[in-house]
Amino acid sequence: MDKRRTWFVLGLTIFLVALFIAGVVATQTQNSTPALLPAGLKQYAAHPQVRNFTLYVRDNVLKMPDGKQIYVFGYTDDPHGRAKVPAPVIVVNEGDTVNITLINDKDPTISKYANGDGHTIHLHGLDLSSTYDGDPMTAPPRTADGQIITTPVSENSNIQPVLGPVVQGQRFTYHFIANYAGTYWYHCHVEVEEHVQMGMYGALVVQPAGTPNQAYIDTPTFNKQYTFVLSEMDSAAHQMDHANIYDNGPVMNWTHYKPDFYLINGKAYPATLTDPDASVTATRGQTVLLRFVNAGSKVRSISSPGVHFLVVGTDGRKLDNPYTEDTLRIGPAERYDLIVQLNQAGRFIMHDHIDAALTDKALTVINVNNADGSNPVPLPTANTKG
Ligand SMILES: [Cu+2]
Repeated sequence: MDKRRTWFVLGLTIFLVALFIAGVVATQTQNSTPALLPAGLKQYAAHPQVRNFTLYVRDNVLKMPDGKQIYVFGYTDDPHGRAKVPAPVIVVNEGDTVNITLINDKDPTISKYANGDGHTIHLHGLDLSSTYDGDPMTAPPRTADGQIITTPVSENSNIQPVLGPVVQGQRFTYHFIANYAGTYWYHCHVEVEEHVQMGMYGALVVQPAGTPNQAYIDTPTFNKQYTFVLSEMDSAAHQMDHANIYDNGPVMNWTHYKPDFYLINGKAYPATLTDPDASVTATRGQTVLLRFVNAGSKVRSISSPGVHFLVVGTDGRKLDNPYTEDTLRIGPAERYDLIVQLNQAGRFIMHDHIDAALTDKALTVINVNNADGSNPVPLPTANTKG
């Protein structure tokens, strides 16, 4: 090798080594500096956590404003308490790892006449694998000898899902990562029309990471939020279902379902008017987020004269183009996230326009008070017609 060639090879080597070092330094610098966000996008702090919830199945008797008592069964987070209808709102943050354990230790569908149906939790809108979707046709998984698998199973495990609900004496943990902010709901998927009608439903809210006063990143901030679970009840059907389980009465045909009570968070009119969880109370100038969940079987058409809704999201997703409406049409299982800007003091009755009797009776009220707490309109009196 001549001298010139030696120098050339040496020079090239030094150049390549320098290039490599420069590359490493550049990569490290890039890693230690936060990436620039495109203009208009906010950076937010995400601190994902592991969130554990436990639900039990119990029964209860709901007392309606007219004195009627309705037998229900549903979920509760209190092992010593009775069923909550709707079930507790499960609130998590975007990015959280969520475990919801269903413990079936006192199945209310068991009696001397009935062996019990068992129960599940279907997490509607969370797009889980069939292992966790709560449909007894596919979940939860069991071993070959029929034992329920109580811990999360990896996608590539050899466990073959076997049909069946979580029966008396069993427990099962539903597991997911809350990937999208939004409003969801959960319900039992065993004898689904009966069990949901009897009270096995609740809301699940995923708040955007780091911005709990917004429904979604980049939607308006709010001062207060309400989660309104809408449902209906057919009191005669509930009585028949109770008699079927406990007195060996005939089976209720739920296709003949005819509701006589329309509920917000388990309350019927006129109790909704004064219930702080079933009516809205805000101060003039405030912005309120209303998360509506239709856990019932009827399409609803809801308006509140004097109020327009800005629809910012539906079914667990932010809308690309929020729109304004004064009447919310919400089908069974749907969810809508509405921003309302309350700029005039007063009391705004909320109606359902589908059922004539209901339109007369109203659903609930939006109270908008002055800054000093006064309201120019007296509290609405219950209309007992209809
Ligand atoms: Cu059930």
